[in-house]
Amino acid sequence: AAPAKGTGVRVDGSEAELNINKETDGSYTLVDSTRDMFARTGGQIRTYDAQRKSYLAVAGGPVTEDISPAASASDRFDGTNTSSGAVDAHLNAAKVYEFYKNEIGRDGVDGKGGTIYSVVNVASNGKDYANAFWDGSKMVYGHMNGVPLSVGLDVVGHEMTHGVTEHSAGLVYLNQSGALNEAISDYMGNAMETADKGIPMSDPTSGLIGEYLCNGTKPLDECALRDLNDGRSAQNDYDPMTLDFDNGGVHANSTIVGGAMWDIRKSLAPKLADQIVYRAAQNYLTPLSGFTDMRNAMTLAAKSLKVSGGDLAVIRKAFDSHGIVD
Ligand code: ASN
Ligand code: ZN
Repeated sequence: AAPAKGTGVRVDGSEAELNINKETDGSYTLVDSTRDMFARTGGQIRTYDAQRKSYLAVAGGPVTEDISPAASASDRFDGTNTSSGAVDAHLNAAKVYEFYKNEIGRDGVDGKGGTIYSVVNVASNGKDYANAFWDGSKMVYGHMNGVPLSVGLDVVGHEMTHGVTEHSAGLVYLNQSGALNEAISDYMGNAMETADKGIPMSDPTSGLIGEYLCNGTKPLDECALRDLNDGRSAQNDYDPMTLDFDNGGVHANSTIVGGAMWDIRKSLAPKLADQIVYRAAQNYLTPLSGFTDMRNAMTLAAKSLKVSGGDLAVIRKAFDSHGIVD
């Protein structure tokens, strides 16, 4: 196979240049080899179409041989490659890769430029599987009301960040460490989306997660899965929310700490806030860290970046106002 350029049509109808491979039989595949800067083995962005296989059959371990990279007879990817979510997944995985590389200084999910895998178009008993997840090796996407989850850069950034977290802090996906894992994914995914779309942090919709999945059929705030600006705090919302489902409420409680992190991004220079969050997760968290540990980790990360006293006060105030105290 040889690297080539093609055109992709997203679900919203917009078109973009695609990095693809030309295979020896003359067909094209959604394999982006341009990120392999240092010619290491691997180092590609590869997007597969599960063709409605069960998400359970696809989950866990490397991509299986019965699933192929999304393919096209010509270098234009439209039609089923659009409706499957493959084009959006391929373009958004590249955007997440670029954000981590340029804004954060990290080379891919594993930090070593390893290949990034996405599998789109999974189903559940033949019906839409309305979710997306990181399975330990790859991102997996279904459809929500007919719309592929991969259309949301915040969703793609969220899932890929689960991979980054697994390769660093290793936050256990249960209770507070799980909610913190979720918060870091929400924060990074939303940071990427606001940067990409030029949404100002002062915009009240800036904290919405998954708000574009309804494809305009619902107002953004009704479509969203979560809101980092929901104002929840530990005193008011955490104690009654120790749930016996959702791994102890990892999605229910994530905005308590994610909201504090998002407030910090609204007050500091966004790029500095992103680097503080990233550095906190890389250097100052352990697998069972909780919300207070994140407060301390962000303070330590900020000090290591030699931020001003005013910026440290912003961090203190944000965690205080979400009920996460020393
Ligand atoms: N979309 C969800 C997430 O990534 C799937 C899950 O529950 N793990 O958080
Ligand atoms: Zn998640």
